[in-house]
Amino acid sequence: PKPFETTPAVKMKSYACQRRTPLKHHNSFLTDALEILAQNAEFSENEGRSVAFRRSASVLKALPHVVRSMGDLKDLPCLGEHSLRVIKEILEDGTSSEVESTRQSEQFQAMKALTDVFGVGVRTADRWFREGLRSPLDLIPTGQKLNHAQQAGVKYYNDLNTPVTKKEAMVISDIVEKAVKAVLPGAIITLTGGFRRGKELGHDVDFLITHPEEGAEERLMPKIVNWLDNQGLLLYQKTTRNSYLESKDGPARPASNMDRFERCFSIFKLEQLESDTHTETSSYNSGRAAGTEERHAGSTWRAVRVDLVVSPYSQFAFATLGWTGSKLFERELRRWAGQEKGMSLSSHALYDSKQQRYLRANSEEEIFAHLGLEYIPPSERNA
Ligand code: DCP
Ligand code: MG
Repeated sequence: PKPFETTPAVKMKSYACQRRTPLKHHNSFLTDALEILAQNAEFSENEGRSVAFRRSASVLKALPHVVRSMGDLKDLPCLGEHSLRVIKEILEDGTSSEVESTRQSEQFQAMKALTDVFGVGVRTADRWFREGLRSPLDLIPTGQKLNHAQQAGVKYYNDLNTPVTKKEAMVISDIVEKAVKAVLPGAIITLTGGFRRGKELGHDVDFLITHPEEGAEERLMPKIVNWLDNQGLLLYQKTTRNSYLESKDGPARPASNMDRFERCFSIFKLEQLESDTHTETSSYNSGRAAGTEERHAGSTWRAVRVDLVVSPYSQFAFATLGWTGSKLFERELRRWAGQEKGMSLSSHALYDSKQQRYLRANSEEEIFAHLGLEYIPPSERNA
């Protein structure tokens, strides 16, 4: 370090999986803006641009201090010309004109409202936008053909866009635990996704399920779903089978980041916690962009998105790592593996191209070690 430097220079590694990113950081005023531009790029299916903005934002999340001047950004990786321009504008004027005009644009707002419907992706939302639709409420009079997921998405729009609390996630954990133990004693259930990273709120609750006896987990999902359904706990579910064993192109296909585990996208009917029904019912009627099903004051349940994934025991460490996120952290892990190590990482396995073999792992720690990375705990993977 130079002798007269005032702010200690932060040595920042360039891959998000090489650094610690806590949940709470110091630069939301910049990262929120950059993430608006990232989301807007996703809406126009410009993935490269979107990832560039997300990487910039992520670097600022890992900084141990507030950014006050452009000088604070000296020597930081991943900050492209466009991101720097936006940051400079915010530091000088308090806001960025590009971010504000994006935020306010009819297209951005409509794409956001439409993709917020469960089951609706960017392609569908874009088509609807070009047909003149602006919100989920427009779907009904125009008589759009909706698949089952989208029908549920419209029906429970309000609930599904009301963040899930940690308390609710814990109640759902207990239910899932009970269901799984009832149909397969000895099974192991892990809470993954944002809640494992320490988030207080989430858009859904994610679970990974396995059993120490390899093979015992096969075709487990329909049994779990049956149990839940018989208890009247499911408003919607779609189960997809494990396609990993059946695939011709072999495991750990590098180009794909979708895994092939047996998986259930579901919507739970969650009984409201007694203490929450009074305080929270008012928000259901307080005029957020309404779903089609207006909730009545005093309603005793609400809809919550839950994702269940079943993994064979031998792949459990990879599945845990792959399902803990954040999405950018996952993407960076795979990029690190491929570009720096000549390896291919998926939620199923790690393949070493040089040795031409799969590397086994029984824990996340072992996977980081195989990748030559310092272990980063879940709470520091909020890239
Ligand atoms: N995941 C992924 N790529 C996908 C889907 C999921 O890497 N295409 C992984 C990373 C995510 C985790 O699965 O962190 C769970 O996905 P979610 O969409 O539920 O994301 P989070 O749980 O992180 O956030 P949220 O609070 O919005 O649910
Ligand atoms: Mg989640």
